[in-house]
Amino acid sequence: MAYSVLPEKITPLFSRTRSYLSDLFTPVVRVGVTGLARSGKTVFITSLVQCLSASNAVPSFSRLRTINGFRAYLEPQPDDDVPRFAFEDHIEQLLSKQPTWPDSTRQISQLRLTLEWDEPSGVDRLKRMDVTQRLHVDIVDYPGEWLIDLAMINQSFEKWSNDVLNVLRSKAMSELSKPFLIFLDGLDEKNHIDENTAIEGSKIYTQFLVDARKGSTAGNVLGPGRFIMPGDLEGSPQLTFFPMKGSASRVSLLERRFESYKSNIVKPFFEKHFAKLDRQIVLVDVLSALNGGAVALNELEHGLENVLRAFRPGKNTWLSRLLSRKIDRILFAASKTDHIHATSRGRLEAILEKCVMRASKRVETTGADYKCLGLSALRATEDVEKTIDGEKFRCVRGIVDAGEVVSGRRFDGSESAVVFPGDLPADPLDAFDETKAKPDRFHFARFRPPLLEKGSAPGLQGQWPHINLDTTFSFLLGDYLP
Ligand SMILES: Nc1nc2c(ncn2[C@@H]2O[C@H](COP(=O)(O)OP(=O)(O)OP(=O)(O)O)[C@@H](O)[C@H]2O)c(=O)[nH]1
Ligand SMILES: [Mg+2]
Repeated sequence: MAYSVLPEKITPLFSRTRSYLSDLFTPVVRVGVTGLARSGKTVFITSLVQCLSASNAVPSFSRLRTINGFRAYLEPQPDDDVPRFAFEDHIEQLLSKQPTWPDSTRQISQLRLTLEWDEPSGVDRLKRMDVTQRLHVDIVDYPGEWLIDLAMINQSFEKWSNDVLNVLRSKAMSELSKPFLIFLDGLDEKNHIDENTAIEGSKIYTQFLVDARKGSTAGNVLGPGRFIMPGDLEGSPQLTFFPMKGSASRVSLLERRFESYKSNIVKPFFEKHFAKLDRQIVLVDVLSALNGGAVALNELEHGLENVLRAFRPGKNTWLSRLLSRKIDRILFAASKTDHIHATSRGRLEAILEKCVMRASKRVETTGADYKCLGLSALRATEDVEKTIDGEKFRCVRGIVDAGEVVSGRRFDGSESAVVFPGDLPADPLDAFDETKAKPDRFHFARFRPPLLEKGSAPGLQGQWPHINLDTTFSFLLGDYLP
């Protein structure tokens, strides 16, 4: 495609030669981007890379405007065996005349963005010579579902089965887990689990995991993560086991698969990818959880507990021994905050902050090197106030996505509408209170992405509309810059 991310000043040949010479000395920072499915990972990475690399006279973020000669461009990633983040495809979709959100991605992927700026050199300062400083930023996008599996590492098949079956038999899950529990009860006690039964059972169990995630955020805590988000393991026999109690010989096939899942899938992911991260952003769809009421929000909190456990393993655990360096900054971002009015955005941040704080207390993490904020990587709405019968409503206006129903009307994706999503509670604790926070109190509509012209300078303020993308960038990478 025609779109170029190389700064105009640098010819490709010059850029390549210089890369070979200086790459050995260029620092690398690896930023992990995670979150559950549809939490906004792809839109975030695409927006960030676009705002940094679009060739512009004025850098998009205020943090960059004081940096002499700042520029950013994509370079080949260092790991040939990891799929590349399809930046060009995603940006093409967003910059088209009929912009659409990027397609769902189900895999780990990576992108190398190189930042460059001019700095007076110590030796040649008197001669006013500038030297080029460089920083490689390797962005790694991976499904948050995979973090769930960390808990399995130290568990036996028996312990894992007991824990999972206890959740499945709980009142909250009884309806959803019925088909799987009926399947388990129907198994002949005299027979060992064979291949066909393992396949059938894992299908029913996977369906349960998928259903549980649709109805609530329970999928945050139940795994295996690859059953929900298989990546390149779709259909693999390694994903054919399920939780079951029984004599060692009866469940031996399931136990063998469980152990091979741990050693062939879970451990390599943590060793190869997770352990190498320096910084991390966790995108959290807090709005969807709020819409599920207090129960869903409490489940979200448990999910975040799992995430924190991965980032802050206790001393002497398998993971702590593996991590030679520690992720020193974690950003928890409530994504898609353009779905609500500015008055509620601060409240959303406060609710996320409560979730993370309570979860981190239980995990007993040390240090306060995390931050919570509301983020909209690509803002699709504007804030408006409407007064009806003397009452003021804080609303948002945008082009409602095709198929969305607002106030009983189905939209076809061509019309703009003013939507009142509801006001978030002023006291964040009210959102966790089952007597106050009932499900379906809010009306968050999906909006189409805004029309962004190709060839314009989208990095310029206002042209790539966002909320807090610059703050996110500064928190994650600001200390590497002058
Ligand atoms: N209004 C608005 N919607 C957003 C924003 N970011 C994401 N979305 C919506 O959320 C959906 C999911 O965003 P993605 O970036 O694809 O999420 P993801 O985490 O990469 O999803 P998977 O690839 O399926 O795991 C998009 O299709 C949009 O509908 C945003 O900043 N504003
Ligand atoms: Mg994605």
